[in-house]
Amino acid sequence: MPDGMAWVPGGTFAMGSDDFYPEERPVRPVTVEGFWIDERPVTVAEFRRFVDATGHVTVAERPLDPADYPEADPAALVPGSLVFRPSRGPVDLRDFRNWWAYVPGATWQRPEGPASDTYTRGRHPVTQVAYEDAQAYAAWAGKALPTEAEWEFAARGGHEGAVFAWGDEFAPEGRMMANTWQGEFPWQNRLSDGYAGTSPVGAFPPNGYGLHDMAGNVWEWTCDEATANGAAQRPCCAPTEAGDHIPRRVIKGGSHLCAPNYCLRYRPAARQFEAVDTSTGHLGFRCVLRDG
Ligand SMILES: [Ca+2]
Repeated sequence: MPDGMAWVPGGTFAMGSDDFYPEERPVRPVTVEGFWIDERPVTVAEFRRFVDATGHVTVAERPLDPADYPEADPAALVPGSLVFRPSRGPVDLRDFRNWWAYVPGATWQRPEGPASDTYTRGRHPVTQVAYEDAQAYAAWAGKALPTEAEWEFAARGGHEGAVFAWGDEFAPEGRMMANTWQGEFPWQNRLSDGYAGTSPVGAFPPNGYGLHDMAGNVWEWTCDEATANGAAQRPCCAPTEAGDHIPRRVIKGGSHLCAPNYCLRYRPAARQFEAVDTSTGHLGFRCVLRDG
């Protein structure tokens, strides 16, 4: 039995949702084989072991090639990542620049920029990792990134057709089940769940398969390429300056920045499309292990 992983029995399930955002439609039957999946997102401490062992340099730490970003001012092409900055009051929710800033020197060890650190966040999910970084970690661990179908099947925890990973009620008997955003995004975070940013993995109850943080905390990379339909959308939670020539992958699970007034995406069916070279402070990953 792989350490820190749970077995998810395969089966056929109703994937997607007809009740929320267009990119989740239609509900359709999908079959997955059984597989092992990490019980928690990969943490900062785990990612540090990987970097220490391999010398991996993340995408956010590397120089940028102007040829990849023809629209950008070459002087602005310095290594960095996207960092969330709350606004002082209500803003135009159609423009993600009202709360995302590209911060030079923001990395997985310094997720909010050079003045920040992760000394007290070893058990928090690693963030500021691009798709390639997640893939490299998975390969080093002898694992793989989940497909979107595997991820969604696992997130449902056996609750066929339920809105959330634990059932249809957001906070059963008042109990907060995930690290999301309560209040009006992006300025008023009421913190009913106790966390303004990421939370230690496993701080909230597991789902029916024993998996923590399948909703909220951080979005998670999957290995599925975004469909043409998906790539054409203007992503709300997947901010990117990348042009349309940069491929995108599906991300799942929602994050601590998902609020009902803006992004009700802390649900198994929810999905967004992130450019593979983009890293942000609310996107991490977990791995799977398949037989054979
Ligand atoms: Ca929160």
